[in-house]
Amino acid sequence: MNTKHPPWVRVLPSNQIGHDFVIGDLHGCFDLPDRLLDHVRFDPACDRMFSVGDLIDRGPDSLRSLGFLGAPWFYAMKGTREHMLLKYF
Ligand SMILES: [Mn+2]
Repeated sequence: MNTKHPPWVRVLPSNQIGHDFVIGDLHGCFDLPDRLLDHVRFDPACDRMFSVGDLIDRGPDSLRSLGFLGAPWFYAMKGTREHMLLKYF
């Protein structure tokens, strides 16, 4: 197995104490993950959420959705929408 990674790849240890969740294409729908986290009884002390892109754009609440980026349990990959935003700036 190749253990060398490019600098933009972050390797995390496996989560031995909680659950890992993967979510994609939120597109600014902040309320959706909020309800989902309640449903799965997400525990921010030991669980992690991985966003696989397109956290923003289209939905009504992109700015609030970006707030997830500050949460220590939230890990985001750049999708096409984030690429477009960064390219704009
Ligand atoms: Mn999308």
